[in-house]
Amino acid sequence: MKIVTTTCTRDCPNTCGLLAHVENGRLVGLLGDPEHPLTRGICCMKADKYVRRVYSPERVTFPLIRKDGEWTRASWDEALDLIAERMQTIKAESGPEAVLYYQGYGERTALKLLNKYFFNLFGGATTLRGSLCGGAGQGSQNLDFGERVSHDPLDHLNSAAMVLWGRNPVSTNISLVPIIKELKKRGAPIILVDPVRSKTAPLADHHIKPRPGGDAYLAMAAAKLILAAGAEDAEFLRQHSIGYAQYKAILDRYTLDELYEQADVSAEDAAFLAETLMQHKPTSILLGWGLHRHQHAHLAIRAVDALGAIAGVIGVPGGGVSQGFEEYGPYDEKWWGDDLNPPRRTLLVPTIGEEILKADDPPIRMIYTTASNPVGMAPNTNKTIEAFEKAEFVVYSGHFLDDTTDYADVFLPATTFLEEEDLVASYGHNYVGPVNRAIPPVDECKSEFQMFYELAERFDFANDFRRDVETWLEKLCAPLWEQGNTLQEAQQGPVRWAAPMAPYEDKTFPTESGKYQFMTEFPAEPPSQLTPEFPYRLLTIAAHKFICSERTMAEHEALPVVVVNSAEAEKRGLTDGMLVVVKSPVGEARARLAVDPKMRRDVLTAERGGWAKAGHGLNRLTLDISSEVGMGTPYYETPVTLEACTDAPFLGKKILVVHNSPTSNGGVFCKELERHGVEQTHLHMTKGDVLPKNHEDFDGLVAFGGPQNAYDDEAFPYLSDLVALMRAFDDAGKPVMGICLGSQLLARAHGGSHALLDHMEIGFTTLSVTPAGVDDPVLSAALPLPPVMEIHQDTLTLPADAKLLVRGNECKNQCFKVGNCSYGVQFHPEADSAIIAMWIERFRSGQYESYNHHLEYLGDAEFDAVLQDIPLYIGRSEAFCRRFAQSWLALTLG
Ligand SMILES: Nc1nc2c(c(=O)[nH]1)N[C@H]1C(S)=C(S)[C@@H](COP(=O)(O)OP(=O)(O)OC[C@H]3O[C@@H](n4cnc5c(=O)[nH]c(N)nc54)[C@H](O)[C@@H]3O)O[C@H]1N2
Ligand SMILES: Nc1nc2c(c(=O)[nH]1)N[C@H]1C(S)=C(S)[C@@H](COP(=O)(O)OP(=O)(O)OC[C@H]3O[C@@H](n4cnc5c(=O)[nH]c(N)nc54)[C@H](O)[C@@H]3O)O[C@H]1N2
Ligand code: SF4
Ligand SMILES: [Mo]
Repeated sequence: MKIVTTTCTRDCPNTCGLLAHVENGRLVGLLGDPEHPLTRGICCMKADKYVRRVYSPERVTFPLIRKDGEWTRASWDEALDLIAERMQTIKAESGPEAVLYYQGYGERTALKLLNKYFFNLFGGATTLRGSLCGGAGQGSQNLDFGERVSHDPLDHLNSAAMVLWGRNPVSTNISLVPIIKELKKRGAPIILVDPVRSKTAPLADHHIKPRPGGDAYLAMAAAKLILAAGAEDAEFLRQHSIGYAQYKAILDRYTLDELYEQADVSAEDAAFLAETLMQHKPTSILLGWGLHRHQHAHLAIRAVDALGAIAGVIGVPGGGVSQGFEEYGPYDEKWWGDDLNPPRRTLLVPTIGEEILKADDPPIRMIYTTASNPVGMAPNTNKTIEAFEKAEFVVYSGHFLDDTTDYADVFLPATTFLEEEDLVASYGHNYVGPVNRAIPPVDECKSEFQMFYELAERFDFANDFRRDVETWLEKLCAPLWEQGNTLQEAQQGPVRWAAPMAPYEDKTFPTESGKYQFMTEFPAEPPSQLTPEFPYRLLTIAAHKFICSERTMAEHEALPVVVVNSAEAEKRGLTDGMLVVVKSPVGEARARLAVDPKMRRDVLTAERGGWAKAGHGLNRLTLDISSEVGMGTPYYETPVTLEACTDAPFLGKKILVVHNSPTSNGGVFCKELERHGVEQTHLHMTKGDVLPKNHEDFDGLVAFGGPQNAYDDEAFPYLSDLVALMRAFDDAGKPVMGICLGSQLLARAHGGSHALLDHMEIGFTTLSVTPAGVDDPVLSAALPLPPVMEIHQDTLTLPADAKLLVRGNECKNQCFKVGNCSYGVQFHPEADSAIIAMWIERFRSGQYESYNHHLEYLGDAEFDAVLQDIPLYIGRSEAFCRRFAQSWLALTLG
């Protein structure tokens, strides 16, 4: 076992120190590094899952180029030649700004500066300005303090109380949790300010639930209470701040009751907050990113800063209003390369779709995205898609075929941090951690540095890039060496960026005045109220189990879950578990409803990050607007309404789903049924479930596969009943779908018979649709038919009245229609990556007894070849399955 010290580079403020455990060149575990001064051996459940992500069957590990609309495998040379050729042509015809470089948030290591350096050497592409993440907070705190500098998380151990304001550390910032627990042990009160009962709520002594965006009024109320008690920090206000008189005048415009009403909190809540600040000195206030995602977030953030100033926590160890850290701070910004060209065009990322569409001097002809999923994660997906479709050439560098890749022409497979050498700073603390290679790059993946290095070889500026990683790190992290650290030291373990533990202790601020600057203007009317048409704010908040959109197709539930207050649900005639439609001014999405009596009535919550092509994609609803300060993205401003799903023709249809193997899983097919609101009854026949006597309670029947033979009544006595039931459903005009073994059973039900291939058919297979298939209404509605997954040795002879719809080369009878409305498919439309990986794993390790003799001629090479095909074909196969499930369901309408 080799243990490598490294650092998690994911888009997460913890930036945990990790120990990668490697056995025989393979990553087997990721554990927290107890030596890390802050994260001290903790890491989240997502770290363990990341091991599987590195080896995920959906991960793309070879370059892909889109040809005739479909991904095909390519060599690195082909991919990089194509990109270089397009870039050069576009630059010659339209100038370098016709290329947009879109840098995402997936990984923010030192070497990532060189990505933009590359585009600056190219002549200066169009880049982004503003932020999908912390822009509003940064912009607002810059106004108050001169720059956003936070207290070192370890300084919070000096706090006598803590306020978590719009932040959910139990899910998003676990390295804070031991600090919170330590404070609690010492009796320090913890206050959570969050409209939602997040996973952090159980840690809090007091949970205040303001109206989303109402925080400014809560902070103002608490400030007024402190002033009324004469407990303000008069010296700070007098000596170290400007604008206090104007701020005081803003406070004076409101009575306390008006402020409570605007914040929608009780007098007790505000009093608790004020009392805590007055009696538990110092109190640390921690702002979350949740607070940023509003159009007028600056009012809330600046009012909280002002509360801190009035309460006397600014510049005090254990106090402060902390938000985040400058993750690029310890790097030498010169290597962005921005001074190589005159200032180049930037596009505002919160409205990126519109910005790309309206860019005309020159138009955006090419988009190059790295470590991002703009179609999934930027707001207003439909606009983003329009923009990506307009660009004639899109390059995507990343790990998985997420929503953005559907609009890309080249996919460049990037390594993960476990396959790279680098250094990484954090936006959640002051430590710069080593990124040390634990395993060699998986298959043909390359680090982004390596990709740009090799791409640069195709340009006349290659020499400017031609330095090795160590030399670059020496240059990129010069500020660290200037403060006395060495590269060798940094590669061994985390080094601290010498930011103060408690900023502004000397009470001088990098503002124009040198003082803390109060907000001096405040709108007369409370901004952004809800309307009867769209009465809820949709808060698409960080998922506990996933980071942003880092997931696989197979990991998605059929639908996103939206949570609503029980009384609101009742008012709308909606019940728990129901299929609903959430509508916003820009789009709509189906979801599954969950009701919660403790929710605020003006809020809906859901998890962000799910993919649209897996039935999620809630950024189809979010508004593409920019925050008033800081060019942030007000995702949580999105007003929505909620309705029962009425345009779902199959809603409430009852489908019987019969599983014939203990590991059978309805996969993509059943998820699609679920998206249509179909009620499914799953029977697991090998686990003792019993078939119903007849078809009466159901509208259709699906029978899945299994390794047994369709006539093995001796070992599986239920098979003859299942065959009879399949026949009965069809006789009653109720559709039947038989998959693999299910199709053989269907043939048996209609007088066909069984046959055996002389070998196993396994892997994604290209099949041809027969003329009867083209004419068949169910199959034709699902076409085109992509290569689809096969795993079988059994086959069938067609019943006399069956029509062959799809034919294979090796195994002829691949899909047929028989009887009134029964369909059999030999291949596996339902298979997702996890199902296929499970089959391969079980097969190759001898767990399918009846298949073991095939292991004489099937070995690692054949199994690995199937696994390698998964990323290439699974998306198309799933899309076909969804169409097929829908057109089959239509038969239930008669
Ligand atoms: N597990 C997990 N961890 C993550 C991420 C992830 O996706 N999953 N993402 C990472 C990233 S990119 C970021 S930026 C951070 C985000 O970290 P957080 O800021 O903790 O995460 P959010 O879920 O955006 O918001 C936190 C809380 O703000 C609340 N909130 C929303 N609107 C308001 C409001 O108007 N007022 C108040 N007081 N509260 C409000 C939400 O209900 C939510 O519970 O987390 C990082 N860590
Ligand atoms: N509705 C809604 N939308 C939101 C938010 C919200 O609260 N609600 N929050 C926003 C926030 S806070 C953020 S930060 C953004 C995130 O927006 P994005 O950065 O666009 O999205 P991510 O899902 O984080 O995608 C990062 C991708 O980078 C990949 N990656 C990781 N390391 C590397 C690498 O070294 N090289 C390459 N090429 N790829 C790599 C990951 O696998 C992942 O696919 O989303 C925003 N979107
Ligand atoms: S995702 Fe965040 S909490 Fe989890 S290991 Fe990485 S840095 Fe730590
Ligand atoms: Mo973020």
